Amino acid sequence: MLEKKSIEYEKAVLIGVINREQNEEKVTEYLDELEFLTYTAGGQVEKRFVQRVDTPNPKTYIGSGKMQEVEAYVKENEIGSVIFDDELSPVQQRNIEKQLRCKILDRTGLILDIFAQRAKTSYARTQVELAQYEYLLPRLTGLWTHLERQRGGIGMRGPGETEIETDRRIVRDRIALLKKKLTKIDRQMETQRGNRGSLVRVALVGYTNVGKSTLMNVISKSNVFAENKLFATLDTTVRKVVIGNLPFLLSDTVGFIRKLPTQLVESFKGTLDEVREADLLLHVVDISHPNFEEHIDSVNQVLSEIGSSDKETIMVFNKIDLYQPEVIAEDDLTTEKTSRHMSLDEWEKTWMKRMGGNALFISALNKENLDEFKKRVYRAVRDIHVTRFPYNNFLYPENLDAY
Ligand SMILES: Nc1nc2c(ncn2[C@@H]2O[C@H](COP(=O)(O)OP(=O)(O)OP(=O)(O)O)[C@@H](O)[C@H]2O)c(=O)[nH]1
Ligand SMILES: [Mg+2]
Repeated sequence: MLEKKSIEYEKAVLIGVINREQNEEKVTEYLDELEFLTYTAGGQVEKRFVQRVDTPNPKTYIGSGKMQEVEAYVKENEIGSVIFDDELSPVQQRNIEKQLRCKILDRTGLILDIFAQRAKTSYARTQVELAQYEYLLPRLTGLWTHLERQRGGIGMRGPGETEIETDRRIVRDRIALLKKKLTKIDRQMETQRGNRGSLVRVALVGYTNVGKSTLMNVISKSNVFAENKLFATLDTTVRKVVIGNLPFLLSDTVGFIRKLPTQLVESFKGTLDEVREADLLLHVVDISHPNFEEHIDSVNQVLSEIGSSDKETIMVFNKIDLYQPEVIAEDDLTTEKTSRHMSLDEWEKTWMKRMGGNALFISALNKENLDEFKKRVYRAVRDIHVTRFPYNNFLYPENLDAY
């Protein structure tokens, strides 16, 4: 049912708020990301509205004065959608829709839309559809209240309620069906994974668009779709990789993002099994992104949600070719040195120390430091292999330093 709404090259407006948790600078960064998400979904951002709001207005999220400003702009410029950086309650979404008379999306809705657009395999489609229905279910209630008010309530309650109850039942049935379908696919995948034998399993994880698929492609000579948009990958690809004389399995999977909708984490459980069952994680980071440290936190957050936070991990800082620290002029005595001013060397020292040597700095695109990358991964895989299979019959310990 839930085909992606066509919002090709549609004009959009973004709305963000400044509050105790996020200052103006943070909001600008978050809206940059929201703009990238909008672009990925096929929208063109015409304007951003930002308001200082300590507690969101329960009716319209932002204040009524700001709403009027947005309304005027939307009318004048034929805006197709207004996108909020936070999750709106069903009531807020409905009220805003009523006033602005255009499509209202929140961050979750937008991400779900992109996932729907990008899901190619039946497995991914089923997972996305489940997440969409989970998102829709509480919003159906809102629809009913809206009808009730519009029609005046009296006399309409009976049929109206039946209608909404029917809708909800259909959605609930659909959710149950999708869950059943997923359980079945998951079981098949589990069997497939079981058949892979005793190879060590390594998983690439990281924020979206950091270069996981690009790295997978250069390491395994495979051809996973990579592009400069968000969520290029939704499925998991597993390749057998051999470094030196040591074969292992490398998987590339869906990227994470700040505030990844819980419905998606929930329904992508199967896809994320590859991560959950991995022996070693390669946490890829785009060091050229001004927010990369926060990205690391978001990824760790999702990893802990799926119970994978204490796995052995190598931090792989990618895109060093693009990294440029901010410079403080010599005669500038007021600007304080922050992490934005740190050189690659300084980052390397910091992370090597923090990770006990398990940090790498590479460029997957320019193939810089890939030898070091291979060596480091080789050593980690070898150590796991030797611990697990001390009497391995096809790899002899004395040959394990061959690489
Ligand atoms: N400059 C530069 N660009 C890179 C590097 N590695 C990847 N990219 C680019 O970054 C973009 C995203 O790369 P992907 O490999 O699709 O990233 P991903 O992490 O798989 O992204 P999702 O699947 O969307 O989560 C592409 O345009 C790549 O060409 C790098 O080392 N340097
Ligand atoms: Mg990818």
